[in-house]
Amino acid sequence: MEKYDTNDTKSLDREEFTRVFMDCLNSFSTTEDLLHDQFKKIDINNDGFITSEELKNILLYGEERLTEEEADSIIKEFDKNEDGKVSIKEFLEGALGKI
Ligand SMILES: [Ca+2]
Ligand SMILES: [Ca+2]
Repeated sequence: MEKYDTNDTKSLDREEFTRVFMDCLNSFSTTEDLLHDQFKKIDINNDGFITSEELKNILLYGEERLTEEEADSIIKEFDKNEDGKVSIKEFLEGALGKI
């Protein structure tokens, strides 16, 4: 936790949290094919969309515990068409930095 808390606030602000999440993704994969695999792992019910609920479940296995608000804010980060879910396209664009 401390290594991400760069401004020493003892809690993660939104920017810091996004970095934790991106580090998390980067540690899994950097290529599009591997991101596809990662998407499938997060998409627990296989409907082709990542919801904040699924995100919370998957990240609970890591060191960081996500609150509902944090999961929602990550979804919003990726959710370009604002339907509350992240599609594979939105996920790849967000993760690879494409527009
Ligand atoms: Ca899903
Ligand atoms: Ca969306």
